Amino acid sequence: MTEDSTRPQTPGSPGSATPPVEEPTAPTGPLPPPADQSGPATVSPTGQATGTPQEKMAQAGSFLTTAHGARLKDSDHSLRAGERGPTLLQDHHFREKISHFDHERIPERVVHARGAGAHGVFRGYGTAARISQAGLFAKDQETEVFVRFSTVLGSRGSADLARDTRGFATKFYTDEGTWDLVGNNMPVFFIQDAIKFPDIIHAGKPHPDREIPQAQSAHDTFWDFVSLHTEAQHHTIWNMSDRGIPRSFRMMEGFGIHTFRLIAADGSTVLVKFHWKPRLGVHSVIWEEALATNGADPDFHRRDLADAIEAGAHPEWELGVQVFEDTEDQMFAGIDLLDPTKIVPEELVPVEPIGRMTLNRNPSNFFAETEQVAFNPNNLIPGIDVTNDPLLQGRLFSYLDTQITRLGGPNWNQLPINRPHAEVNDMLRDGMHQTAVHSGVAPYRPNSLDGGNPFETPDGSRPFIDHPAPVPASVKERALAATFDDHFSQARLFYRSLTEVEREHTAQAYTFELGKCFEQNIRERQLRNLGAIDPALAQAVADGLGLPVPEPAEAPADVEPSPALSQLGRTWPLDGRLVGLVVGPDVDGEQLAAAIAEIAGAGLVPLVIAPSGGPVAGQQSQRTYLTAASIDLDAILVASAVPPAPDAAPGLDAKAGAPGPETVDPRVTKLLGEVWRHSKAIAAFGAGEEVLRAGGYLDGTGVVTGSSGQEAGRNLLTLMPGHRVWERFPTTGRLAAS
Ligand code: HDE
Repeated sequence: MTEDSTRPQTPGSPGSATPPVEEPTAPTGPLPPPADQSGPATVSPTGQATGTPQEKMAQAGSFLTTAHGARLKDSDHSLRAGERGPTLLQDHHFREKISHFDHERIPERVVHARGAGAHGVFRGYGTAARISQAGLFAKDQETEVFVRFSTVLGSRGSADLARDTRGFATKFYTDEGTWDLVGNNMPVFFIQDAIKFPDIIHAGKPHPDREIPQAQSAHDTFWDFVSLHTEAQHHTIWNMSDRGIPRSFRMMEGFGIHTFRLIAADGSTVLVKFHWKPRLGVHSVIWEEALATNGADPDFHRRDLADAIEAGAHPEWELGVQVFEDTEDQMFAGIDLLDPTKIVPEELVPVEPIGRMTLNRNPSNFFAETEQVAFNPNNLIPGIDVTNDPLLQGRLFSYLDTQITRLGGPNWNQLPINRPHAEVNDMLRDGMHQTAVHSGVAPYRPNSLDGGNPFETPDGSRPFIDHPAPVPASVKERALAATFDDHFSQARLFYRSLTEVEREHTAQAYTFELGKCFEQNIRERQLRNLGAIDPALAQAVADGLGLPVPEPAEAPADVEPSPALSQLGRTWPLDGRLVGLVVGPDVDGEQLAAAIAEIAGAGLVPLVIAPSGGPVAGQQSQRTYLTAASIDLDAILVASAVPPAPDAAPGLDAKAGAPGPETVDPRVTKLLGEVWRHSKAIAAFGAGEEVLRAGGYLDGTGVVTGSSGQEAGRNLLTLMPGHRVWERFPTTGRLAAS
């Protein structure tokens, strides 16, 4: 954050200094970058530290120049044959400016096009040393990382709160080479074999005729595919649960999904599944919030990540592994470890923490960093190897291949964000956009002209190891093992692990999505599948759709739930959570300041919601009655009476607010109604209590008061560690835990 004391201390600042009202007329040199931002490390395409200061990487001077560095006197007028004449072809500056602009866009990612990224650091605990020789796991070893979170289906400009799987891709710039852990926020995938990837993605993307709907799975082609291709049922129920609409990237788990093989210094191996555990817990929005957010703030997740880092609430995850013996059959308790549609419940094999990642810097340029970053599951380092998971095997081809189109040639590894921080001597040469200046005459092996360099790395000098895993005697065929055949039992395991409220949300999601399908037969087909997951779930969705429940695809399996899969029942830190303080013109400035201090002191972000913008009782208002919305807040504190402001117009639209007690501004009435419905904590003190009483909320569940601003703030904080006031959600009993 800026040190300029006149600037608002809430995150979101577009630069490091307050701009003057008048246009500056004299060069002062480039402004320093905002304190929370940084670019990629300044290393050469061959991984050598260049020592160039970050700020000298681009646009370092005061005067506008051409792309080849000639200073320019006028960039506002094209060179023309007189004031009223045609533009001249000779205008080198015009042609350069427009032509470069014409080519500013690159193809968006074919999947995961919409994303946001951040820089950070990973610190090893040393606990993985016995199972992997990878240096980054060593105790207190620090490794720079870049993480990109994403949705799968939407285009680059789509809204963040789509119901979808989230990508969670991490690039570890280790000194033994770059390791990419390219995972998702759900531990299973739609398909078992990579060859089906175009099928699921074509089904999930907008219909090819009208190109609708954008960034949604609520349409016929998606449900057509997943209802027929029943191995997708497990992943689909994760999507339909609250996991499909995360509250924040900071509050998502991450999973490597596939089973990987780790290799220890003594050559011994284990199989592992990687898990990222967020320090703030796993939390979601509810569907009504998602719908409203996608309209009001489509950049919600992107903004949340950047704001949190700017405010110093650095997101953190613990990396953990579930460890399995590297047996010949690669099975555990009847679960095929190579089947990416299966989990191993944490209750059976606990997740062992091996390091911690902290995201502490925002990118300084979205395109150069977040857009150009290229992840690749082939990027492995000594001590980490792949398995024969048929989904992973296909990914090893795809990621390398896709970058050639997206980033325009084979040298995408040399883009600053993709450069390794380890020495590169690869003998790959030339190609489009080559930025390394290779010397020597013998980029081949064996050679004598370059002294035989570079040499193959002998054992003992930490070469990458392709573990010589035995390949079972087999025949060439297009087939998967019979252990991949069970498509429903783990979908049921997931469903049975949810609490009643979570089950209700899941049933509502299925009902909404299938309700959006045109074809009745597709709905019925999916209901058959739901019957194989859980009869009560199938009944609830069928009721919502107004259809009878068909015969299930198969009888529901007998499975034990895994309580770790539920988001409820635990408490979590509140860093960076947003609390709205609603104030009226007569608010007591001292009490308000005390409430703010209590909230800010606990690491949350207080947002003053006032009748209009500008200062109020010594505080700067960050929201107004007109602009505040429940989706923007995790809790609310009413700090005074809130009589209708002069611009209040009782009515039924969102701007006017909701009709209610005449003593309360109708927009605040609407706001409180939403906060209540979204089951967020509510507090009040002083005349604020009357506002709650007038709305009928004062004695409600998850509503607290205090005799002072400080006490009301403190009491509010006690309601928040569970994320929501879950007891407030109405349930019908039809989906109660059985
Ligand atoms: Fe991806 N995936 N994927 N994927 N994936 C891509 O690579 C692909 C899969 C994941 O922020 C693409 O660079 C195939 C599983 C993330 O830049 C592409 C298959 C998982 C990202 C590709 C899968 C993922 C991608 C598109 C089936 C979780 C975004 C652009 C075998 C473990 C990375 C790109 C970023 C991106 C192919 C399945 C995660 C086309 C063929 C399973 C997080 O190469």
